[in-house]
Amino acid sequence: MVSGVMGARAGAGEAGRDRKEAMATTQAAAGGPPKRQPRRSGAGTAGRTAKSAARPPFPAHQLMEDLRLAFVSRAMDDREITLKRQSRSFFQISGAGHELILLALARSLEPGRDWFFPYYRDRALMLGLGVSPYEMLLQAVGSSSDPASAGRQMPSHWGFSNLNIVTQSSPTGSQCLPAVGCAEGSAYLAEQSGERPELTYVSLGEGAASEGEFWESLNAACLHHLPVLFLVADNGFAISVRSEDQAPAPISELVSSFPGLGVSRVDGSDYLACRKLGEQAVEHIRAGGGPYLIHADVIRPYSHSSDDSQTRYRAVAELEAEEERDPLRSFAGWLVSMGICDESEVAAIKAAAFEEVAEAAAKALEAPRPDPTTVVDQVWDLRAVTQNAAAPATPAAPADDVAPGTAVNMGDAIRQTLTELMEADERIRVFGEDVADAPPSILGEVRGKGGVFGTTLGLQRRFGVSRCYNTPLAEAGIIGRAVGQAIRGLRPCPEIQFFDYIWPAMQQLRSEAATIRWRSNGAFVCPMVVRVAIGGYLTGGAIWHSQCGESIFAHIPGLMVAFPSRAADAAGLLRTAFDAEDPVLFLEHKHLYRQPYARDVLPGPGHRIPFGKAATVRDGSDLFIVTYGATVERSKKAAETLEREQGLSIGVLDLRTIAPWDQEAVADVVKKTGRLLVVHEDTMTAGFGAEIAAWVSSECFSDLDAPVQRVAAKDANVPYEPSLERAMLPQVEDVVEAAFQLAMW
Ligand SMILES: Cc1ncc(C[n+]2csc(CCOP(=O)(O)OP(=O)(O)O)c2C)c(N)n1
Ligand SMILES: [Mg+2]
Repeated sequence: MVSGVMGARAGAGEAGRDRKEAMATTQAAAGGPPKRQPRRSGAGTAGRTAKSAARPPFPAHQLMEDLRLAFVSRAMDDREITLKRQSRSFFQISGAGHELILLALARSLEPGRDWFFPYYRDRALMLGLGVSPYEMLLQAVGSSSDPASAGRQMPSHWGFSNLNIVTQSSPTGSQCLPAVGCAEGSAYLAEQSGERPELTYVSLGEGAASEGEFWESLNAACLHHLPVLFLVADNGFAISVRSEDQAPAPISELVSSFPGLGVSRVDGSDYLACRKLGEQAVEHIRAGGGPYLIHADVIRPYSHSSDDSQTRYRAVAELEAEEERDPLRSFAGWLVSMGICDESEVAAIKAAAFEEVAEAAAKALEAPRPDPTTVVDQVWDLRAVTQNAAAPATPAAPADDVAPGTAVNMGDAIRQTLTELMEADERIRVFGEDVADAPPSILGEVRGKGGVFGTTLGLQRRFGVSRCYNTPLAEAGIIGRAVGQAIRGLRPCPEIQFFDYIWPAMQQLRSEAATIRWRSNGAFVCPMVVRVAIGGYLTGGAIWHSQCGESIFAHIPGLMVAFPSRAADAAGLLRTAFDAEDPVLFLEHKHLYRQPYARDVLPGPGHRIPFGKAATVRDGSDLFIVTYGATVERSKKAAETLEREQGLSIGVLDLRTIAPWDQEAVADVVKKTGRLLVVHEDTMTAGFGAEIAAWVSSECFSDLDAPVQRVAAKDANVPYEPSLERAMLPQVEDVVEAAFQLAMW
């Protein structure tokens, strides 16, 4: 299955060419409007007698069309550079030097059926798949008609939903995990339909191949034998960093021992070699052979981007030598040598390409610009999570192991609700570390693991390993693979075992999941429910098993954050989370999983709790406490104490979700009592209480009789020793003291 490393970096190309001179010739030769040639059509080769005895291995009209597209691609880079210099666009990054490998691969791929996670240098692939120069230039000028992002993303951040070209972000390498997740989704859907799965293409540079996310993605692709084509386009540079400073060996050597990975190295400037390898690799993947990595050696004749000048770190001789290897020149030379076309036709095609691009640019410059008031459109769509009012709490159909009418703890409520939701919707898949029960062969003998807190116990037993499965111990991989599955149309439910270990997944949550809708202006969405065990009060949990930190996630536009404090709310919020069309961080407090005070009879399946709707846990007329999660019960106890001991009437409002949060309910209680205390378990500085306090002081100032006060954890970490833990986290007596002082203000 693992093929040998073949090919090598090419030597110098054919006849020399001065690019500037060639462009001048091109412009001079361009007369009259060019004929826009249909994609993959012939280019004036009919009836030609080959000068060479050897027959071209691919149809001549395809070869000529790819030469034309290569010139169009280069012409687009040149035009965009001009636009940038004229301040009519604002950034440029080229695809120059990478054209042939991409056009060759496009010949084997199926736009609209296969899935694409391209890199910013994949301009020629876009052309080969059917994207027009005009569509790409709309992004360069920042037009609202830009189909990839409506003027929101930099040029070369592709995204064309009609062709399954998935919206692209900028963090190098982060595309690899969603790509593998997409392939995973395709494999799952194919398993259900009995059809062959689509192929997923993902590309990156040799620099990006240093990112951990790339290696996590390879691991998952090989582990699950997924239909993924990796292209590493190795131009020898990551901005100014040379590949010898990037890795101890070329990428094809580094990955050569991955079991189940096809690997080939090819000269990316040799169209024929690329085309043959592309066919072979794609066939291998389509035949069920598993993932394949193509390492293509290419050149980077232009600087990294419009913000870079490579003459600062590359010697003149090196640049000149690279220019000699320009793939456009060598491909055109080969076509002439084969008698497929002659020099004048090459010149005419090039001239027409430049003319076509010039016209497309002129048209793009005329295209409408975005309306500034739309800048916050498509951050998220709250309709699905806010419009469903809470249905009456009819008792749930009892789970197999719970008697009807029995109150269940919060962990069981989550487990039962997941079961109910998975039963109803085959798109839901639960995965993460330890979430499965046990290998199917021994399920008859053992109880099963079902998560370190037992919240997924029995899901694998009931729904099988394709619906509930363990992943490698790799949090970025867990979330990134969920992103890809969400894009592929599933409803992934990844689990992060401990909030303390969510940080490796931060990029996938923040840069991928949360931005997909906004950056594509709604063309792509990322509905997924990320379940996370969070929080302290564990006595012994210490710094790495007690963290909160929810405010960091509430700070991310596009990400919803739910934080239930009891069983019925957990069930109702979880149901709503799966209705969402955007990512939800579902925070499950570990300490609450089994607390008797958080038990409820599970409300029936129709019962959903809207996001952004607080619950009044306790009414009051002197002061209100706003809180969520594990401090709800502590606040309630504090209020009871003050009523008993001081005769104070203190209300408690449980926010239940902090993104969105119920500003209306908070404003109402401020109006009612004039005094507000915010309590949370997270640390004080820049905690979510700071947001509430700032908002209330700005929006409810005239209703306040005292400054908003906060009780929170100290600005440190949760320690192991119990008396230290108590000192660190907010306790009932801290809330009593703060509430009393505030009431007396
Ligand atoms: C995670 C991350 N770090 C840094 C950057 C800034 N950056 C953009 S492109 C780039 C170099 C990428 O090199 P390579 O992957 O080889 O692609 P090439 O540009 O050579 O095609 C860097 C460092 C980024 N976009 N993302
Ligand atoms: Mg590179």
